[in-house]
Amino acid sequence: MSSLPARDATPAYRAGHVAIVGSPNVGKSTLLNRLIGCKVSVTSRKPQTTRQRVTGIVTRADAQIVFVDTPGYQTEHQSALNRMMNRSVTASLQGVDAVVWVVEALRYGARDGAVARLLPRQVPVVLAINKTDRVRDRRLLLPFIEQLARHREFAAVVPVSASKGTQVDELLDAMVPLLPQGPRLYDADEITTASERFLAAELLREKLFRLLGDELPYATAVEVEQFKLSGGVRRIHAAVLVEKEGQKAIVIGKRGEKLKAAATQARRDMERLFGGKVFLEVWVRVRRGWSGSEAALKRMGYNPE
Ligand SMILES: Nc1nc2c(ncn2[C@@H]2O[C@H](COP(=O)(O)OP(=O)(O)OP(=O)(O)O)[C@@H](O)[C@H]2O)c(=O)[nH]1
Ligand SMILES: [Mg+2]
Repeated sequence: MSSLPARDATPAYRAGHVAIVGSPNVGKSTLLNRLIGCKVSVTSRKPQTTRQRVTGIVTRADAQIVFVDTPGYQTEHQSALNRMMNRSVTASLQGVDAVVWVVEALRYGARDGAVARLLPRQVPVVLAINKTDRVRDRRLLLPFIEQLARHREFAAVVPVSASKGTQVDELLDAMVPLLPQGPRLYDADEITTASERFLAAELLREKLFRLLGDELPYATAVEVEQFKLSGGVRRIHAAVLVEKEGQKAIVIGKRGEKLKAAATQARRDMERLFGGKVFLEVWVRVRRGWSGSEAALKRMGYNPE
């Protein structure tokens, strides 16, 4: 008797965790959102947008993949916040079943090299070459991939465009065989393990990143002081924290316009994500030196693990 499986046997279900890592601004969070088809991770054109890990869950007929988006790995700026962000990257690489290493097409620098050195030896890594929509001459991609392939062996190399959605299904297909066999880890309709409170703070912080100048976003944080859900309506009070008194007026803007714009945009995103009405109240507080103090960060709920 042959013990070979029947040819039409359905492959076993697979489920596992996959960390998305890379240097700042390569498009990790845009990729996560594209993979799950919904915005759970904040993005901006500025580096260091993501500060804490956030999960995004993809459930397919053959597998469930729990992606973990991480902050961009940094090689300079040693504030407590930056150190905590880097710790979040290294902690997220522990115990995952596979890794997606995101690199920007045709742009490989020292910071990417630092990420390469973090990649665990014993875990399969898929190299995602992002922002391929910007590449005019596709012939340059192959030598670029060959150069990266010298760093280590990859389970797959997938050129993608996270913002356009090109080849992201191919990336998912490449991940599935790397996961262990087993049942789903979360319900099929779950898209993240992050709390609504966390997501609300993040969506507001994203608007500050997008609306404020080049320096100020790095001095701001958001703390949700109240989150109440009743009758399908969420009432959220959020404080924008800045480091110095002088920054307060800039965040608020002329006649309060800047803060109002941020709050309105954030509220719309929250309503879309939570699927219900949101009342959002926002004000600005000074918390001196919050980004330089581990204790302050811990109190604010920053947790690298
Ligand atoms: N042209 C192009 N731009 C992209 C693509 N993916 C992301 N971007 C842009 O790249 C910038 C950074 O995207 P993010 O997703 O915030 O990058 P990140 O790697 O999560 O950044 P950090 O969290 O700061 O490390 C944003 O302006 C995105 O719109 C892409 O495929 N093509
Ligand atoms: Mg990010």
